[in-house]
Amino acid sequence: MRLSSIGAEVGKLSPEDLFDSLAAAFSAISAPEVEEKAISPKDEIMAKGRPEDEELGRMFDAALSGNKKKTEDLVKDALESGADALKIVEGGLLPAANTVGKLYDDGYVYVPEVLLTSDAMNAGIELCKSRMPEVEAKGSIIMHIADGDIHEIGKNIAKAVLIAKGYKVIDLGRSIPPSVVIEAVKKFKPNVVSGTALMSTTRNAFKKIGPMLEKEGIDIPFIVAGGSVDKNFAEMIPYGIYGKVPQTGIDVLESAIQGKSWKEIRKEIHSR
Ligand code: B12
Repeated sequence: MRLSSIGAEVGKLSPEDLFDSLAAAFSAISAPEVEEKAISPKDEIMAKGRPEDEELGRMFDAALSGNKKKTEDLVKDALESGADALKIVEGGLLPAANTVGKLYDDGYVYVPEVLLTSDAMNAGIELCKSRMPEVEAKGSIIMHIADGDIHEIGKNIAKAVLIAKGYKVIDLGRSIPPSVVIEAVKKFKPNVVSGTALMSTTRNAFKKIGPMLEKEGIDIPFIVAGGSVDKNFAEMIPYGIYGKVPQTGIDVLESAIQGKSWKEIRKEIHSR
């Protein structure tokens, strides 16, 4: 019963019925039709990716919104107050790149936003690199982007993390033919070689590199990475190990330097 209609009925109702009618009418009023403000799926992705640490969180926000100047200022301030360069890369900048990738996948942002974030992030990484102490390299890796592919954002993140961890990185660049990779491996004799491919077409170059390494008798782990590959794909390739995240690169390098065979390393990494 609506509250306005109760007045006319008052005389006709028993005290109990009157009480029930008033209670029902008031509860209808006190249950307002104001929905709780729901968090949008886009905000949820951003909140999930945001680091808990407030300083890193501000870097994440600046990089994610593509604000290069603000990202640089925040990174500079943090470095000047003694923050660890690797912590900034891994904890503040890398989450921004991963989050913009997820936003893109779900259709909340487009390629220009991804590029702006990547640009802001790279500017921050450059500042961090200059603060990373020159130490004797623990080992080396040759990195490249698959033939025909120019997607390099993820490779650059992995490179920054590996350099920060004290490894020498020989970066061959983008769209590198398999023969150039093999020549470089013969020349520089790294502990590990890696390839990154973001397209289902370009990853096929790795199917050539594996057998070419085998033919040359070069027995080193070959990390295959990027959105178009996975564990199963890596297992089709001689020496292939799936490099899901930059940390995998560190783990593979450490194990290779300890003298573990590529097969042992693959087993360890792929069973995680
Ligand atoms: C940015 C982007 C671009 C930029 C690239 C800019 C640049 N300088 O890199 C531009 C605009 C140039 C571009 C162009 C194209 N793109 Co594009 N692009 C993307 C996008 C949006 C993001 C890719 C990215 O940077 N991801 C974020 C990084 C951080 O992830 P990542 O590379 O995987 O790296 C991580 C891991 O893999 C790992 N990792 C990487 N390397 C290494 C190495 C080691 C050693 C280790 C341990 C780990 C590791 O660590 C990283 C950090 O976590 C994707 C969509 C998507 N969501 O992936 C499409 C996407 C990859 N593009 C796509 C396509 C089709 C194209 C174009 C063909 C479009 C066109 N018609 O022209 C061209 C291709 C040009 C070419 N020949 O390569 C498709 C590929 C589809 C497919 N499966 O084949 C995608 C998936 C979009 C889609 N859904 O259709 N693109």
